[in-house]
Amino acid sequence: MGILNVTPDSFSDGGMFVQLDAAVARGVELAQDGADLIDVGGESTRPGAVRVPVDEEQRRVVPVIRALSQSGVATSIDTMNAATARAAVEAGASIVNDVSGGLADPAMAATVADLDVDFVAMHWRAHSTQMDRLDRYEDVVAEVAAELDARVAALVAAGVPEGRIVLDPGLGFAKVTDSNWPLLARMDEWARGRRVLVGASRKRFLGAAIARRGVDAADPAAREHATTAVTTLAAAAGVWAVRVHDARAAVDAVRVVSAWHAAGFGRG
Ligand code: PMM
Repeated sequence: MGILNVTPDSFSDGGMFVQLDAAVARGVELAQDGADLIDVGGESTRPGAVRVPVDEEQRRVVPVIRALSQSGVATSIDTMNAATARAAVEAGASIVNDVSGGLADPAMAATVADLDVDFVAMHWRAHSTQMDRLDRYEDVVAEVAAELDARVAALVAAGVPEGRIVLDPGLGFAKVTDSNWPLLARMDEWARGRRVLVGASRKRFLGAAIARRGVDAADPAAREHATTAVTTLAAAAGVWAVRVHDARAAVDAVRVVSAWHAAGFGRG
């Protein structure tokens, strides 16, 4: 899944793709680099970000999704708003990716059930102005598992078929640094056989892991190799998708994992 933020303020690519033609060109480029799906978002969720009015969000994303669909590029819509999810699917998006897992908008679950599309339910505790202070866990894996299970139950109760739901641990969302790693390392404990999406690309916790003399770990672009390392391990763990800024690096990593497995990994 390639990231396409049509926003002025996202942490890594903010401001680069606000113009329609630049956004569409970037989506096509990500697809040519091997992304199976382009995740189009019109509202930044970086720490501290303020909400975007829903009509402004739709003004940003709908024309991009429509143009990419017309070019044969598959898209998902990254939104917490049910109205935007509906407009995006009507414009051609095939998956709804909601960082709040349906919590932010009470109409989301029923809308997704009605649209009959896959739904990425991410672990989330609060909007971006609040989330860092909610990085409080006794046992992060058990608590994220329970909170994701509650989301699945609510979605299913609203009519979303369980098989339509993809789970995401919400790396960086109410997880500043150390809370992220157990969720990656112990994926089976919260995923329990469901499809998983991992969104680690260039995030702060990777900066913390690679920080050393000579590395500008505060620069999101400097976290690219660490991102590829996560993609490799996530692919080996069998995730359904990774959400990344650099699709080519991710596809290379997935191909290496495939070759490794095809050659008999685990059999010896
Ligand atoms: N992270 C961001 C935005 N959307 N969606 C999912 N499903 N998972 C994530 O981890 C995630 C997301 C963070 O912002 P970015 O678009 O600038 O990477």
